[in-house]
Amino acid sequence: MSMLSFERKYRVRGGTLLGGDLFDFWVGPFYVGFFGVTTIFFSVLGTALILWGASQGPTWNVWQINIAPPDLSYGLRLAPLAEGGLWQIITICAIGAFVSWMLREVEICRKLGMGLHVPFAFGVAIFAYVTLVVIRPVLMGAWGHGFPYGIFSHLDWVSNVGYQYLHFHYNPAHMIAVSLFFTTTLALALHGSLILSASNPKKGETVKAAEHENAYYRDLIGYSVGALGIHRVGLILALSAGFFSAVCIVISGPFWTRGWPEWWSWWLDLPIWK
Ligand code: UQ1
Repeated sequence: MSMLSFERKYRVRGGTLLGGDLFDFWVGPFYVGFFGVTTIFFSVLGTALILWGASQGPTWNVWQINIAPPDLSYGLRLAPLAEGGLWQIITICAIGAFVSWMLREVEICRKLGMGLHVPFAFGVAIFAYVTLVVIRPVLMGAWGHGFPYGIFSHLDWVSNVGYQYLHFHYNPAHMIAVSLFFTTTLALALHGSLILSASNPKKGETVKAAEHENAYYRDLIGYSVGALGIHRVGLILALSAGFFSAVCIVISGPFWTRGWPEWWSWWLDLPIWK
């Protein structure tokens, strides 16, 4: 079926979660829906507030613009706009925009009768962000534990929070997350190179497919995970990387307050050394 006739077939009403037929239409290639409208609302408002915040600050240097969360003394209360209240509203806009975008993905999946894998995967990314700016600050008792919105300022935040725990690389969940990030790049490199080697041959040579791909890895390591399998492996690796990133920061402070190297004393204290 050509793309144009396929679009005619699936571009029909239905599958919406909210709003019924009201926003059930396309603008050019883009599906709108109720959550398309809320995505635009939150992202335009959030971006405007960031620009307004920048205009109140000392610099227009894009690297140095900074919108900081409230001082720790405000605890979990609302702060005045110029003292972190802006950060709080921008955070609401960001979460509103991300969740709207995810629900718009769900509506598109439902229209097409597809699985919800893409919105689920995006949901893990949202979870990682919400862990940093909501879950951990709430567990620690102050919005001031959220990270500041700025290019250099958020890097400084990561460095400072890391040093508060002496050596963040000794955080066991951080170790798992980093290993998963590296393994994700390994899987994508193996997969991308394998697909191109088979299906994008030199001029005059034939395109190869599944048999060659499977045979290649069986010759090399005695095992092929398969064409569907490699995508399952890739997805689980990538989502686990995001998940363990969230775990590694949410345990730092709420569940472990000393340096991470010290956490390993359980190993040195094992009775087998005595
Ligand atoms: C693989 O076995 C496979 O199946 C044919 C792919 O699909 C096209 C792949 O992309 C890769 C990378 C592999 C090899 C991976 C493992 C984990 C053995």
